[in-house]
Amino acid sequence: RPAPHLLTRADFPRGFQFGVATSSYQIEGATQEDGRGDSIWDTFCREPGRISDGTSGDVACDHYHRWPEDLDLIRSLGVDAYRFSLAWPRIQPDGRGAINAAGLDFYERLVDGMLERGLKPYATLYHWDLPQTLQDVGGWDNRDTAYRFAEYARVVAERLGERVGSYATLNEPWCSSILSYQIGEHAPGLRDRRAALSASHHLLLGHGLAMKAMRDVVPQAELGIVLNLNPAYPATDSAADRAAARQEDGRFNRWFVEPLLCGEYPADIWEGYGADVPSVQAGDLETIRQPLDFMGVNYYSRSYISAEGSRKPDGASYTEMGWEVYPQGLTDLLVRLDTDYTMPPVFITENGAAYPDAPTGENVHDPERVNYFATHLEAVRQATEQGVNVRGYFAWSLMDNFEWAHGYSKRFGLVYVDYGDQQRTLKDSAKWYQALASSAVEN
Ligand code: PNW
Repeated sequence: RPAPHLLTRADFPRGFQFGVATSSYQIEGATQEDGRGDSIWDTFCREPGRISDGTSGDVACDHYHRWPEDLDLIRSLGVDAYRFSLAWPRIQPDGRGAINAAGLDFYERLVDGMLERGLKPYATLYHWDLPQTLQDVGGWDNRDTAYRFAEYARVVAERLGERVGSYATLNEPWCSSILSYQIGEHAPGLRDRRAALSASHHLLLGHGLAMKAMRDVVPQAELGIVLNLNPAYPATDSAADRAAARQEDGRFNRWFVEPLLCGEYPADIWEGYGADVPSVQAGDLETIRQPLDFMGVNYYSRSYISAEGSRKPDGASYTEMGWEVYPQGLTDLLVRLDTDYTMPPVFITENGAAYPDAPTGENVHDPERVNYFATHLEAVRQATEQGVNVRGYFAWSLMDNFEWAHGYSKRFGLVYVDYGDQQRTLKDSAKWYQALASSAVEN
């Protein structure tokens, strides 16, 4: 095998899609424009101490105004596809009822702009910007939010239709439940395990209801969900470490994968949660287990677990997020999903790394990020070689953006953003990805 940085399209299955990804709150800015309502992230950013650099998504990459140039930029990378998300509070400022036409108009222009440039739109309906009015009545802890989400999904599908060939309902329900309601690091910033598990169930229910609502509206579109999955490795072979890793895997991965694919919560984890388990009504699990046209997998790192908790393996390298660089984990994860479950086709919907970048003249040299992308794409290639049906790969992210609780202090972009003048500069990693995406399909 050639070195990973020499990969070409010929190393991947025919029709494999290369793309870049973003999300609405992280790039759009214009939070007060054209009738958009507040989202929980607007509120969260106003609370002192929530965002490490005290910033918000109010301006971000100003993509709401600069979208035509940004689509040109994506086109110039030679990629096939663009994964973006829609801000629910632009479309339904109150999260229910009245539709804000200007919000739908924006996404329609954006989708048409992609099609004009030969880019395939991959839409995500919910990348964490819940309308604040729904949080005021409990957010995802309130079962009604699942029904409101399905209504919003239908509204979007009716307007954008099959111009969008791929719709994902939710991005990373682990983050919007556990990280947001239990760990308290993301909006709404609660520390309540019962509420977090209730939120996780209502997110999954909302996913299932949305799938049902959209099926008839866009029968030809591919419908699925995006999960963040982290394979858990025991630090030693001891029974105690292996049990701890199994537990971590259950809470992080199986809690979401198994209701979706098997129609049940994992029994070992359910029992461990005791009185905090969500209230599941008759029919919920059938609704959650809708046939998926694809599963999106976001992969950044693995966890390394001992009975005493999370550990740092010796000799490992880390990104600026403190996440271990472990490409083998992506191959292992994909093979394991394929072995343990009846899987729909998979897309890697996010993969990427934050490093402290700085421009040198006209350039941004980011050899560590080039290495990260190359080794992880090689890991995907190995999974496809082992028979896993991976259909595409989206680099996170198109450009530096608002990295949630870290504000603008962490840069994940292929493209460097100067937040002073909003200038975009291709990093070396963007040029590397461009060369891969522009390579010949045949050897
Ligand atoms: C994902 N964790 O977030 C999101 O989908 C992106 O919006 C985000 O920018 C990207 O990964 C990089 O962080 C995550 O704590 C945030 O395990 C936190 C975790 C995982 C994913």
